[in-house]
Amino acid sequence: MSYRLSDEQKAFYDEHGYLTGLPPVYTEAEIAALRDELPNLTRLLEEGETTKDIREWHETSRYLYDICMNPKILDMVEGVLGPDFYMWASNFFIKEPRSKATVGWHQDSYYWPMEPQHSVTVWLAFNEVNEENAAMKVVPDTHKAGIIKHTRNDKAQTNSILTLELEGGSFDESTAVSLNLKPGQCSLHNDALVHGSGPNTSDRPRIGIAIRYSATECRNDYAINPNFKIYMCRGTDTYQHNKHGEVPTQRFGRPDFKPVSKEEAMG
Ligand SMILES: O=C(O)CCC(=O)C(=O)O
Repeated sequence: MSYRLSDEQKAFYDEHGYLTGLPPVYTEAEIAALRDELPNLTRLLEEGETTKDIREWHETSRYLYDICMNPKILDMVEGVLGPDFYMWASNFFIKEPRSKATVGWHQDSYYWPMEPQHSVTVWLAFNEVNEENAAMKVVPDTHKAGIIKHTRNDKAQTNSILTLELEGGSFDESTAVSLNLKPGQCSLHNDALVHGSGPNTSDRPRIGIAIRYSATECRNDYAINPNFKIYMCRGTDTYQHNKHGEVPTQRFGRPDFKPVSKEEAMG
């Protein structure tokens, strides 16, 4: 089975800012085996931390590094970023059964101290996700309008796990599409696409990992995010804008730093 995107899929992504309906990257048995290994990561969380603090652990966990560098995923990403790109971030988005937690509407690139905008997120489902257990929703075509202003949200009201979100009225929420995925399947979304998710109204957990890839022209601002490291996936890094990370040797481990977004840097 080919994981390279067709011309139609590339055109759809350019036009609408996302792609779904892609062939599964892992079989159900493979993703179940990976899911069974998750407690080896969660047991490394410290007091007060949650699974959303599992960020950039691919730098110290071969288990995650291998998922992020899966050649099937890289074939898909190459279709939207071109021949020269790197991987630089990974984080889990887990919602326990009946969790009220939401992810407010946002654009990823608003959070990232990176220029220019030429990045894509792969959202890989570790179990089945649909409307009931709060699959991610995207608002098609919104990546074309550029970056929209975000404001600080009232966590008590929104239950959002993010601190910023888009003001209502700045896009048409009624056109949102739910990216339902089978276990082992992934979706792709553009770094300027408006997306978010609601509460988990089901008795099933909702488990996924977001993995971020950028074209080599994208430069991190080290004054904001000093620990940013890249892993070349395909092609050549002719720009040499960013520091390269080392491939982890242990299967599970946590980094001794916390990644910093623009928002976190502002305090
Ligand atoms: O999982 C979600 O609900 C949101 C994920 C997200 O914001 C992202 O992948 O950029």
